[in-house]
Amino acid sequence: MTPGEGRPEPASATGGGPGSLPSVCLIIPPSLFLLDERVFMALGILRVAAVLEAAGHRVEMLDLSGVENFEEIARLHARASRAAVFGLTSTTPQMPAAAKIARAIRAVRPDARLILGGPHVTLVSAARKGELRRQAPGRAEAGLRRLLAACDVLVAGDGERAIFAALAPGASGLIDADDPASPLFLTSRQLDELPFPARHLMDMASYNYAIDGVPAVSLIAQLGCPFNCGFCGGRQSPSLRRVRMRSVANIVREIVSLHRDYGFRGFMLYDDELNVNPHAVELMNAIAEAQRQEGADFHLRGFVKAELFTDELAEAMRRAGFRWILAGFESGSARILRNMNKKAALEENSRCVETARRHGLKVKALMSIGHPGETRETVLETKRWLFEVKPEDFDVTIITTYPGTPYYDLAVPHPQQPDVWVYTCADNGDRLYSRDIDFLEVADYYKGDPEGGYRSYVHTDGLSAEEIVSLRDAVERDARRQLDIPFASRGAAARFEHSMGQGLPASILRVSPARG
Ligand code: B12
Repeated sequence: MTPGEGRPEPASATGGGPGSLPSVCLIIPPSLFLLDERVFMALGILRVAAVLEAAGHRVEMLDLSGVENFEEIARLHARASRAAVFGLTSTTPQMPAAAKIARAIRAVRPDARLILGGPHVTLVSAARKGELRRQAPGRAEAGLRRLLAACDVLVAGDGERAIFAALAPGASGLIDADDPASPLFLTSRQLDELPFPARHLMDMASYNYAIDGVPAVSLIAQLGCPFNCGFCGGRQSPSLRRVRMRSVANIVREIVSLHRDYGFRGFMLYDDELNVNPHAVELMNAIAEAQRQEGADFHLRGFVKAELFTDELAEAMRRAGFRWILAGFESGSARILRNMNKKAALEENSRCVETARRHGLKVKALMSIGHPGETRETVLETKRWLFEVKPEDFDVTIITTYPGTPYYDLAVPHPQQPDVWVYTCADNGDRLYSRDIDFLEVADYYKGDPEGGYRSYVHTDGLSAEEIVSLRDAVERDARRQLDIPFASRGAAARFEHSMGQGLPASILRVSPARG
C-alpha cells in the first residue's frame, strides 16, 4: 500500500515509538441531512491536519461524509488504528453522528484521547459565556457539560494552535481559543504564516462541485462577520465575528497552488461576506492578474453582503472570473428584515441583484423563513420578492435556533410551556418561539431536502411549526416553477463493507505520507 492510502499500521497505546510524537486520527462525521455530502470539504479540520503534519505528527484522516455505516467504520478503524488521539470536528447538525462516533471509539479504545473541536463546541462555549456574564447558567452550561462527558478535551475557536494544547500530557476539559486575549486566538498575520489546508489527506476526486460546468474547490480567504443577524451563529464568538484577513498575496498563492497541483479552475470563496474586506477590489485585481500569468480562465463564486455591494466591486469581481454571487437576502418583508437585524433594506437587496446583473453576475438568493413575527403574509412577500427580482437560483430554509445565535442566546423560557423558549424583538415585541432540542441526540430538526424533507422547531404567533413547513414547501415549489429552476437531486449515501485485514478505501481514509 502506498503512503497516503487506506491501511493504518497496528494499534499501539502510545501511538508511536518511545519519544515519538503521537499519531492523530482526525475525523469528519457524516452530514446525512445534506443533499450531497461530498460537495464542500471541511476546511477547518484540514487546517488542523496541516499544522500537525508540519509539526511532525502522523495524521490519519477519516472522512465519514456520505458513509451510511459510519459508526461501524469508526469502530473498526479505531480498533486497527495506531493513533493515540482521535480528533473530531462537528457543526451542530453533525453532533448526533459525532456523539455516536465518540461512543464507538471509546468502546474499543478506552486508552485513546478524544478531542472535539469545530463550530458546535465554539458556539456552545460562546453561549455559555453569555450565560455566565448574565449570571444565569442554563441550557448552554448544560450542553457543554454533556459534551465534556462525551469527549476528553473540547476546543472552542481556532484549532491551529489549540490542538497542541489539547495534545499536551494531562490536557482535559475546555480549551478556549475563542478569546482574543488568548495566545491560541490567531491574528491575521498568523493566518498568513500557517500552512494551507491538508487537502492531500482528502480524496479530492470524490468531491463534486462545479461552477458553470468547471470543476471547482472551496477555500476561505478571510474569517469573520461583524454583523449581528439574529439567526447567525457566533455573534458573541470572536473567532466567528472578528474580521481576520489573510494577505492578498497569500490568498492568491493558495488559488494558484490549487490550480497547479490539482488542475482546478473553479473556486468557491466561502468567506462569510467577501465585501466586508476593505481590500476586496485589490484581491479581485490580483486574482485577475494570476490568471493572466497562469494562462488560465478561472470561474469563481462567493458571498456578498447586499447593501455593501457596489458597481466597482461587481465590475472587479466579473473581471476576476466571478460568474455567481450568493447573498443572504433572507426575506422579502421589510418588517422581517428589521426583526432579524439584517441591516439591509428591501430596496438594497433588490439593488444588489440589479448591480450583479449589470455586470454579468448570476445571483443565488438565500432566503429563510421562521423569523420573529413571521406570518403567512410575510412569507408571501418573500415569494413575491423572488418573483420580482428573478434570481438565477435560490434556496429557502427554515430557521433553526442554534446555540450561539442571538435567537437562542437571548431567548427566555416560555412562562407556560415547558421546553419552549421565546425571543422577543425589543422594538416591536414580535416573537419567535423555539422548542428546546438535545443537540447530541436529535438529528431530524434540520433536513436539506427541498422536496418536503424539512421539519420546523420554531413557530411564531402567526404560524405554527407545521404551517411554516408547508408554506416553505409552497414557496420553493412555486418559485422554482415560476423562475424555471429545477430541484437539485439527492446523492446516495454509500455503505462500505470493511473486514479485518482489508484497508479502507482512499475515499474514506488517508494517512500522512511517510517521512523520508
Ligand atoms: C463553508 C461552510 C459550509 C459549507 C461546508 C461545510 C463544511 N463541511 O465545512 C456547507 C455549504 C456544506 C455548509 C452547510 C451548513 N452550514 Co455552514 N458554514 C460554512 C462557513 C461559511 C465556513 C466554514 C469554514 O470553513 N470555516 C473556516 C474554518 C477555518 O473554521 P472551522 O471550520 O470552524 O474550523 C476551525 C475551528 O472550528 C477548529 N476546529 C474545527 N474542527 C476541529 C477539530 C479539532 C479536533 C480541533 C482541535 C479543532 C477544530 O479549528 C479550525 C481551524 O481554526 C461557516 C462560517 C464560518 N465562517 O466558519 C458556516 C457554518 C459552519 N455553517 C453553519 C450552518 C448553520 C450550516 C448549515 C446548517 C446551513 C444550512 N441551514 O444549510 C449547513 C450544515 C452543514 C453541516 N455539515 O453540518 C453555521 C454552524 C452553526 C452550528 N451551530 O454549527 C456556521 C458557523 C455559520 C454561522 N455563522 O451560523 N456550511
